[in-house]
Amino acid sequence: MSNDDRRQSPHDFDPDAAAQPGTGVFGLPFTFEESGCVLVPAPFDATTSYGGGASAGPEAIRTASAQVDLFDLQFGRIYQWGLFMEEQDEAMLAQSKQARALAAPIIEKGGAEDADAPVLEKVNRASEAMNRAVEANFERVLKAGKVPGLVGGDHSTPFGAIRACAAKAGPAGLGILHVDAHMDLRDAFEGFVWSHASIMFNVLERIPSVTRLVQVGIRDFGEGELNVMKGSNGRVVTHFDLDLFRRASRGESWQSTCEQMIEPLPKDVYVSFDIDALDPSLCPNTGTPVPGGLSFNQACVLLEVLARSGRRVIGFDLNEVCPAADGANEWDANVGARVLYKLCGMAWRANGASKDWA
Ligand SMILES: [Mn+2]
Repeated sequence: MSNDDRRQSPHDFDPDAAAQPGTGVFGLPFTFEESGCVLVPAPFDATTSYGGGASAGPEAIRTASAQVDLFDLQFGRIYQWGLFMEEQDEAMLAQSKQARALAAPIIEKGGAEDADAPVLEKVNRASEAMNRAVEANFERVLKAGKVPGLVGGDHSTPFGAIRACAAKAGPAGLGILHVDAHMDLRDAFEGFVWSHASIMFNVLERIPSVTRLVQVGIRDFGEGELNVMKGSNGRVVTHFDLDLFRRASRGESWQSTCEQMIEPLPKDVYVSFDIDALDPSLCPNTGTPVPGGLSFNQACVLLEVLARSGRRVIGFDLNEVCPAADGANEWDANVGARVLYKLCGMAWRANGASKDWA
């Protein structure tokens, strides 16, 4: 019996109708218990170096998700899996704001000096508390037999999520499909151990059961980060945005490029999706936008190739979605909500739902 059949909704709702007031994420009526996928908000962005605002991402995405049509051309009736987004932890948001206020002067002057050690310590402690909270939330969702998805927040937020998923991976360890403009391989950026720019450095250093990191869309990085990749003995495989463009220019199909990129991943996979991987016209308010990038459709096909590859997706995150500071438009959150629905569809199909879909 596939997941498609197993999920009989206790609710009577029309998936083609407009989202009704009082419903949950994507206008769905499901509770935690009724859902196969649970979205965990992480409203935290203490160390964002350029633009801020990712801590407002989860609520903006929740609001924008009401606009997403529920039938999906790629993955079908994703909603049948049951999708539920938890309430955000307001204490985490308050801690983020406090830590951000402490971090801001250091970021403004381009990094910490010796005298800043006590401030760094406070910011690092706030990040560690966030990491623990995210890890505990992921463990709780995984223990309930559900697939967790983290909704950031900046790209520092998934460390605990990845750790919890790595603990569930099989003997070949956990592979990470990391979709991003940045390598995020800096050792303590600007003095902050848990910087958004250091997430994958910390994962490689501290989570040995992450056996492979496949990066896609990379186009802004330091030479030190390049050297971390080069010295990783193949543990890190980086696909630069420019190389992807060149491969397409030479006539290679995106489908076949995606299949080759997915190939080195082990059976168990975590997907970390930084919205700035996409063309910045799709995320104009994100913290560190970079020209170039994947189209929305390229990202969708990449996720579908992963879903069809026979791998198991243990968890995923979407991060760095920032609503416009003045709230003037909801475009970033609109795109974010659509990427989030695709991530849910990918995870559904990669977790036992029938592969014989359209
Ligand atoms: Mn990133």
